[in-house]
Amino acid sequence: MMANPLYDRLFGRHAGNAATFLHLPGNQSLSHDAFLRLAARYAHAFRAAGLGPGDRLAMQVEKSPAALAVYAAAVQAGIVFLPLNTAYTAQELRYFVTDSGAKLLLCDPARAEALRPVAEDAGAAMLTLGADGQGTLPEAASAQPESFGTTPRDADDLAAFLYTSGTTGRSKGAMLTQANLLSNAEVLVDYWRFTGDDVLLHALPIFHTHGLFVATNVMLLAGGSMIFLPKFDTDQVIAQLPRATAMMGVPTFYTRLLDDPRFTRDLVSHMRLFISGSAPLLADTHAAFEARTGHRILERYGMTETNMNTSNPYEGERRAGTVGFPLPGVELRITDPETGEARPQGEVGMIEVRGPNVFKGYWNMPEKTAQELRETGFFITGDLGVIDARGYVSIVGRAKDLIISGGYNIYPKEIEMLLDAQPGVLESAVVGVPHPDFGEAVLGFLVPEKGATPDLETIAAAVGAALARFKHPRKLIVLDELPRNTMGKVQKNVLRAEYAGLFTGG
Ligand code: MCA
Ligand code: AMP
Repeated sequence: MMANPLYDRLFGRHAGNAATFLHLPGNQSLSHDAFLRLAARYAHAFRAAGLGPGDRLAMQVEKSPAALAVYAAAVQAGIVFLPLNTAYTAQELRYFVTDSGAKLLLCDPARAEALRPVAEDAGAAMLTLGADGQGTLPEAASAQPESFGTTPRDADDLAAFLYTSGTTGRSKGAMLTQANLLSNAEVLVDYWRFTGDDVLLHALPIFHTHGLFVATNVMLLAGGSMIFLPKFDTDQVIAQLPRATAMMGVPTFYTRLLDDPRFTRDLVSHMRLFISGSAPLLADTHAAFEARTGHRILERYGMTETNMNTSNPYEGERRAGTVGFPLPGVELRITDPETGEARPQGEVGMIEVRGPNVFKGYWNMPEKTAQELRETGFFITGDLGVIDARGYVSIVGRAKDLIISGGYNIYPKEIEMLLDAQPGVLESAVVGVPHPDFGEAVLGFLVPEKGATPDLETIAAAVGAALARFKHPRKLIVLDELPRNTMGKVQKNVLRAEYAGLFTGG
């Protein structure tokens, strides 16, 4: 019987291990053991700050080894980890901290002043942690012991909350259990053949499933190491690739590398594996990558609520434009979006998944949970897909109104609600159009109230104050009216088609 399965399997097993866990810029490195000792001190500091098992810890800090140690500390102390995008504004944070009932907000020292009212109003304590490892958390932890008695947890206990926006414009806290995370990591290590010899180039943010659970949990379980970069920077990635055996990224990583003449076959001839996910990888990118490097990118498909669902095979054919097969233990079916009836192989429909990877539900939202998570355990993904005769799954569309830009999900509804509320605006529509770097880019359409002339600069400023930069419409366009079908529904496909070439020159 293990006391805390997630901690024991991912972290505890490395206690006393002097091997390198993180390779850091400037030829620095951090061993597994040093990492765990830091995490133990943080765990003590969190207890001292009043956090008990099951309490939520919200964190908005720059990526760093210390930030990753906060995750380890939370798992060890049974605290529910709630990482937040560093791009979120104070207004966005207010919702997450309040909705989750977080007991602690850990933020960058530079944002402490702006975020103090958020923490105070929510009744949360506040600590700081900078990218340089400085702040009130390190201060509070400095005198703490380097070992912490791991808090017992059940596999079904919550390990993390990740917020995912919704089609109603309100974000939902996806509750992920220890078993959700551990089962998926186990399957992925095996499916992708990760071992202790692997060195993963890690340039993803650590506040989402991809960089935190897929990349980090897999490497912890496999016992390998990571080249831990603060963010994706083409120069740094090209400089570090010779030391890596594998890389995970969103499609933008791969298109940016292909745009650089230094990214050659020689540079990556030693690499074992390139994995892509979080957004569709164009078949053209897949082909261009193979032509340049000889490697076939392995594409997989997942969600915040489910971790990874499908993957192209390691040894079999990696088919461009598909997301491969359901992972071992994951059931995937295609259903009629209206009736929920299963559809035969070859027909397009709603992708539904069931397995140990599927989350427990949305925090404090039983109705939303019931709408998306069937009593049978199948989760309705909102993605439309089809399974071909060989069993490969392809995602062919989305039943949910969602834009994916550079791997970040953006829900038009959230932006439309804000635009609609601006002076002189009667109504609005937000759509995604093709973008050469981000895959999709956000466009906002405004219809003025009768006789009004909305001031676009003022509106852009209001959007800027409220929403993270990556959600901002790249352009606001004024229209006399929105295209509608005979039922009166806004035809976003018409807007998308009309402006499809805006960023691609098509
Ligand atoms: C930055 N900007 C963006 C984005 N990122 N705008 C739209 N979409 C974005 N994704 C803004 C910046 O604020 C900046 O604004 C301008 O665009 C250009 O910034 P740039 O320096 O080019 O950006 P960057 O810092 O290089 O970031 C681009 C990036 C990054 C490397 C693609 O967004 C990234 O790391 N994305 C990965 C996201 C991810 O991990 N997704 C996984 C979600 P200004 O105009 O002010 O200069 S997990 C998931 O989806 C599921 C579960 C799954 O299957 O994995
Ligand atoms: P998230 O909010 O980060 O959980 O985003 C999950 C969504 O990203 C999925 O529902 C898909 O729409 C999309 N997604 C993830 N991986 C892929 C992929 N390989 N191809 C296409 N879409 C993907």
